[in-house]
This record gives sequence, C-alpha cells and structure tokens, in this order.
Amino acid sequence: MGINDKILVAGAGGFIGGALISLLRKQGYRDLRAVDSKPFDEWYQRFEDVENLSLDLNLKENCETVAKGAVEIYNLAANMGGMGFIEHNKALCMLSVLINTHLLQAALKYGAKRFFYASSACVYNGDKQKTFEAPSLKEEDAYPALAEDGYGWEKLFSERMCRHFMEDFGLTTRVARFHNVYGPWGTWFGGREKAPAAICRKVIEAKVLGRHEIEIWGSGVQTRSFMFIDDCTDGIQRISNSDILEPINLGSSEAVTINQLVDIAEEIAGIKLKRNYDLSAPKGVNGRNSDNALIQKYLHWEPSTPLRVGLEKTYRWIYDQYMARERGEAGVVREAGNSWSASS
Ligand code: GKE
Repeated sequence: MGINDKILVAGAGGFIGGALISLLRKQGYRDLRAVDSKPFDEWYQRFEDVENLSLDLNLKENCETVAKGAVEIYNLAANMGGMGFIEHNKALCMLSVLINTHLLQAALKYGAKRFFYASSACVYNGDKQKTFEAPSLKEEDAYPALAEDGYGWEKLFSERMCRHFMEDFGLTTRVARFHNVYGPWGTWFGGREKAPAAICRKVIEAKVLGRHEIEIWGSGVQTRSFMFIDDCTDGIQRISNSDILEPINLGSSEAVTINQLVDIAEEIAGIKLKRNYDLSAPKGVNGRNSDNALIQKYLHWEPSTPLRVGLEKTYRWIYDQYMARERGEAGVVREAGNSWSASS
C-alpha cells in the first residue's frame, strides 16, 4: 500500500475505527477517508486533515460513494457493544450484515485491492466455552457452528461472505476475530461498554462518591482475555497486509477472571470495594481465551500489552472523562442518547 493510496475506514467514529485512523495518520498516510453513521459530534476521534463523512453504510448507495477510489478498505462498522447490549439487541446486531454485504459489493465494483473485515470471538461454538477454565479457542472451534445468538451469527455469516467474495470474485479479503478490545477513546458508559471500561467506571465512581461497593455482573469467576487497543490496530494492519486467507484470532492470551479484572482496577485506584454479584445480569459465555498458535505461526507476533499496563491507561482516561463530565464541561463532554463522545 502506497502512502498516497486512498484508504477507507468504515466505522471511523467508533472506538477501533477511530484508533485506526489515528494510527494511519501518524504513519503518514495522506488520503484517508473516515466514515461513520454517527453525527460528527459523537465520533470518539476526528481529525480535520482527514476526509470525514457521516453516512449510513446500511445503504448500498452510500457504500458505493465511499468505496469509490479506495485502494484498501477496513470494515469496522457494526452495531455492537458489550454483553449488556448484544444480549438485548440481537436483530439490530444482525442487521450489520447489510453494511458488510454492501461494502463488499462496492469494493468489488470499484476495484479495491484489499478488504479487511472485523469479526469477533463471538463466532465460536458456545459448547466449547462452558467451562470457567478459560478455554483457548482455536480458529477451527467456530465449527460446527453454534455462535453467540444474534451478534455472533452475523459475524460468522459475514466472514463466509468475505471468503466467497475472494473465492468466487477474486476480491482480496482478510478477516480477524477480535477478542474483547479495550482502551482509551472507547465506550465507557451508556449500556454498550464492555467489562474493562465498565469496571473502571464503577471503581472510579465508588472512589469519587466514597461509596465503597461495586456491582459485578455474574459470579465473577467468568474468564476472558482483553486486548489493548494499540495491539488491536497493530494486528489489523499485520493481518490485512498478510497472506492469511482464513479468519484468524486477534486477541490477548492473558486470561483473567472478572474478579481478577476488578482486583487490578482496585489496585490502580488504591481502594478495596465490597463486591455485590448480580447473577441475573447478562453474562455471556463462562470462559473464553484466544489461542494464538496460528497468528504466531504466520506472523511471529501476538498482542502482548499486559492487562495491568493497558488497564492503567484506560482507567486514567476514563477518570479524566468522568471528572470532566462531573464538571459539566460543555463542548468537551457531551451526552448523546446512549453514547458519550469527545472529538479531538
Ligand atoms: N459489560 C459488562 N459490564 N460486563 C460485566 C460487568 C459490567 O459491569 N460486570 C461483569 N461483567 C462480565 C459480563 O457479565 C461478562 O461475563 C464479562 O464481564 C465480559 O463481558 P463483556 O466485556 O461485556 O463482553 P464479552 O466478553 O462477554 O463479550 C464480548 O466479546 C467480544 C469478543 O470477545 C461481546 O460483547 C462483543 O462485544 C465482542 O464480540
């Protein structure tokens, strides 16, 4: 990919899309097109020297508008969130199939050289994630298919759509299965936030309000691995530029229980909280970890930011956002429906 090639990032107003635009910009790419359905004032990161477009990519005509001239396309656009969102919005999650389908068609029509699709660990068979012992999921564990209802099935279907656009039409597609991504400039309240941001926010709230209790969804012994955003954007580029033809894990292999996640957040905050477990809250699978043998084999690389290091950066960022919101700083802090955002 040349420094002057046009690169399209779909979903650029979101957490990962915004971080990818930020990275590409730093790397010197000059012709960046950032697209998101959200109005500009709700984008997490926005840069004036980038072509920013607020367009609904569910619509085919908009996908054609944005794909025109793009040499490389990154599809990070989807209706998504943590367990609290995907468990209650299955139809909305599945409708993201329109975005990827229309973008693939547009990429083909306008001759894009590469197409990257952001899939998810939610494609993996639920039966393989019943134990709390952080089962490491290999790529082959997606089949026989029993994906996360709604969100996971859409991801699995769209992965296959990418594969068949490559096999039948010759479009170069690459697919990564993200495992729970966290970091600054991500959703931290409003209902779509995932566990790392939610736990940081709850610990901050307890500290600031002097109410030394925390509500944890589930029993706290569920296991997950969490990938820091810088590893995610690094991995996206490595996979996109690789010859890896099949969907591949992009995740940390440092598994922790949710209780251990809370331990780390408490340590960063310098407090100890009484833990209340809400067993009726959305829990998702009991255990999940990323098996990184395949990415190691292909790229001799894997996400490596220790959770303690990434969570500290995330905690500090959320703390600043929280305090700014408390001060009601107009222009910096903004509430818009379910989401909060600040443009840079
Ligand atoms: N969101 C959230 N908020 N989760 C909490 C909380 C809380 O306050 N307290 C405990 N948890 C628990 C959840 O019940 C769940 O068992 C675990 O933390 C992780 O929840 P999560 O971060 O919302 O999402 P999951 O890892 O279960 O699933 C996510 O997986 C990703 C891929 O690995 C999905 O929501 C997708 O966003 C994504 O595909």
